Amino acid sequence: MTDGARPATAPGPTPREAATHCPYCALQCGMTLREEDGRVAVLPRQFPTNRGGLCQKGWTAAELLDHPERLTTPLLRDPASGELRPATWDAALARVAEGIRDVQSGHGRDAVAVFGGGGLTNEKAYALGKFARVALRTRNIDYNGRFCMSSAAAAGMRAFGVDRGLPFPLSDLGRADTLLLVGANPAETMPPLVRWLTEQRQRGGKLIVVDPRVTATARLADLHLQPLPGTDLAVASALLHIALTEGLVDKDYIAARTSGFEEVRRAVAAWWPARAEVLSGVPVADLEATARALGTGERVVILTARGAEQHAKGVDTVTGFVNLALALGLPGRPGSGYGCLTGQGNGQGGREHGQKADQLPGYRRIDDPAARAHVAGVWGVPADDLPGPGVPAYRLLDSLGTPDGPKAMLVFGSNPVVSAPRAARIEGRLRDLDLLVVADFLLSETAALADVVLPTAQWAEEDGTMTNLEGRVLRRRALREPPAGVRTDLAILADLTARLADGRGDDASPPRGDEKGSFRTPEPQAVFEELRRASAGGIADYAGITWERIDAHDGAYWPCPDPDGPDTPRLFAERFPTPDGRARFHAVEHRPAAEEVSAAYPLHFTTGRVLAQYQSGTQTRRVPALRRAAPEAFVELHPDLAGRLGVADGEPVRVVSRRGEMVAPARLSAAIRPDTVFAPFHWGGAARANSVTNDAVDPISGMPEFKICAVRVERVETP
Ligand SMILES: Nc1nc2c(c(=O)[nH]1)N[C@H]1C(S)=C(S)[C@@H](COP(=O)(O)OP(=O)(O)OC[C@H]3O[C@@H](n4cnc5c(=O)[nH]c(N)nc54)[C@H](O)[C@@H]3O)O[C@H]1N2
Ligand SMILES: Nc1nc2c(c(=O)[nH]1)N[C@H]1C(S)=C(S)[C@@H](COP(=O)(O)OP(=O)(O)OC[C@H]3O[C@@H](n4cnc5c(=O)[nH]c(N)nc54)[C@H](O)[C@@H]3O)O[C@H]1N2
Ligand code: SF4
Ligand SMILES: [Mo]
Repeated sequence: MTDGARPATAPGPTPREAATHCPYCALQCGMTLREEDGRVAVLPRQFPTNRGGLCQKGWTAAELLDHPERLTTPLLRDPASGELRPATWDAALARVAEGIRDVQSGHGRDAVAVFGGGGLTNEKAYALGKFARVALRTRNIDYNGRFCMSSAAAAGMRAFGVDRGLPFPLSDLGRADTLLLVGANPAETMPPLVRWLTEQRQRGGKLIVVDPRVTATARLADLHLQPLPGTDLAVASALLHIALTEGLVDKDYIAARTSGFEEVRRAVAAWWPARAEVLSGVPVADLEATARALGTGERVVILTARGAEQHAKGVDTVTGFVNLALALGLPGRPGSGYGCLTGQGNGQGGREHGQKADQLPGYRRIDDPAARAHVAGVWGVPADDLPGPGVPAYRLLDSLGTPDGPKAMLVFGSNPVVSAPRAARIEGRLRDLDLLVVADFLLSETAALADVVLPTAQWAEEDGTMTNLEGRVLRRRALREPPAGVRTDLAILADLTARLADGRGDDASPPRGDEKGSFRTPEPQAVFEELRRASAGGIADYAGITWERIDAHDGAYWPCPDPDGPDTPRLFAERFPTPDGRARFHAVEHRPAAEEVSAAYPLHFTTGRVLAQYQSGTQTRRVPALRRAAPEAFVELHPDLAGRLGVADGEPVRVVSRRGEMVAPARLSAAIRPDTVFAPFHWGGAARANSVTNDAVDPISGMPEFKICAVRVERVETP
């Protein structure tokens, strides 16, 4: 292929169609793309999760394919002017390879870091992990899922021995007698999922929502518990306390299928409901009604999402709800269970195949000798050559450019300048790097800081697989070729690997065994075949999943070890994948937020999402219809609080924490507690919510405390 020269679209007649899935969230709604006369339309498609439904983001997703701001040429920072300038692929990749070599020869292999994303396909996530461990031989790789799924993942692993967001198909929600949603707002974050909630209520089921705000989801609920942010663990402990005193727990299940209950029983004994009411503000009567609905239903589901998880005690909070689910005998009972709502498009698969600091493909541990031997065998390298575990995302980002930290970083699929906690500090760290490389299809705030920007393909331009929130592996199908000048992430990684090997003059990379491997053949299906072998025998076993099988059956659920054997829509029916087959209780204790309110910072600040914007906003802020629907950030505050501050609706306010401040218009709403303010995190610049957030992290998962810190709110004097 000549440098960057590619036809804008594949030859062949239009109209043409591709049956694929939305590029955004973990619901991975089915959609059909149809191209005619150069225009791509999104049509709804029947798929078991969305049943033909799409949200506004899905409907408009194709508008970015031919967007005027689309990157179609590599950019290199010009040392003289300091500006990013168009460059050839050869010049850009040579600069990256040379920069990596300089940094590694001066500071060692770990001085180059890699940062990935939960939006990458399984093939890319796998290739990125392999690139870090084999081509760069650095231990420093982690990804944005650390900010997303890590607390639920860690809690699931320690309780069940496996981390699959939903251990049952989404359709189980529609049949639940009682459904408890903790810190989840799917009416805005996964709108087509609301169909299952509607069906559930039409069948007479009870929906209970736990959220400090009266969200669109809370409005659907039969019962809304409105706790102070950061007090969910107290709520969970009180619910279990009530279940115990009212004889609602399943003693036979506890005896037969679990271990460690006694300590949990002792721990929740002190959590009488009145104590939880004082802390959380949730009335005792509501706690009792919730415990009874959970304890008496036949089909009962408890789900957590980021509201409960993005805390410095996120793992323990999730564990509190897992303990409750286990005590009620839910996991493995037909139609019942605990699950978490995974967020990013491939938030599930992206956490299984090796872009996590401590992980090898198949959800293997990088410090497990047997796992290292297996994966090294697939990669054709000596197991001793594989680096050890790295550090979690925030610690990694916070070490960049420091004397002991990495001096170079490659980013694939994340925009931490907007989305990392305490973002001004992280922005500074990124600026301190000798070399920042960002692969993206738009100039994100992070790409704008880079030394080298590599324009990459979009979802409709390449094949691959994604694993949705149910653990169901799906096919992303290409509609057309990438535009001229654009390469795929897989091709970029393969090219860089070859350049690094040439420069080293050895044959360690690509490894000897890789003649047909992902470095030499950056074709998604070939990479998937390698991933199948690398994951074989692991917790997330994809060995039996083929693209043909996915095509024939609306996807396949892992674990699926055998091409001729079944996949696994439901986990835990007979045993848990722990050494003794039992699920494990863990006694956990409520603790205060990392930062408590004070006279100078008297309000609680929490953050989240709005329907029409996605994540750091790189994509959705560029779609006109979405920009009209949600044009700017805002600060949601209660009218009583606004009255005390003398702030009118729409007036700009400043939210100030010990770390920084944001400015955005006030949005007055009785839907929020008067002691709490909320802002969405989708915007950068002065309205960046993450200038304010706390970078305290969970000691087990490394999850930052995005959902609570102490602030004051001030009027901004306008001339
Ligand atoms: N429109 C849209 N949809 C998305 C995304 C997006 O950016 N935009 N992102 C996707 C991704 S990656 C993710 S992770 C998911 C996230 O999906 P959700 O978890 O549903 O989204 P959030 O808005 O972050 O948080 C949910 C709720 O938690 C509440 N909350 C805040 N603090 C607390 C607390 O201490 N306790 C409790 N119980 N609740 C609290 C907030 O008020 C909010 O309504 O959404 C996915 N879908
Ligand atoms: N205050 C606060 N902060 C938060 C959260 C919160 O609730 N509150 N939520 C956290 C959560 S749950 C998440 S998941 C993170 C997400 O935050 P980010 O990690 O910043 O996620 P995105 O905005 O999706 O960034 C993805 C970037 O990669 C690009 N991209 C998309 N697909 C690809 C691809 O296939 N290849 C390449 N090379 N690039 C691609 C996009 O254009 C975009 O610039 O934010 C976290 N930050
Ligand atoms: S709910 Fe998620 S997957 Fe479905 S259309 Fe919206 S953003 Fe896309
Ligand atoms: Mo997320």
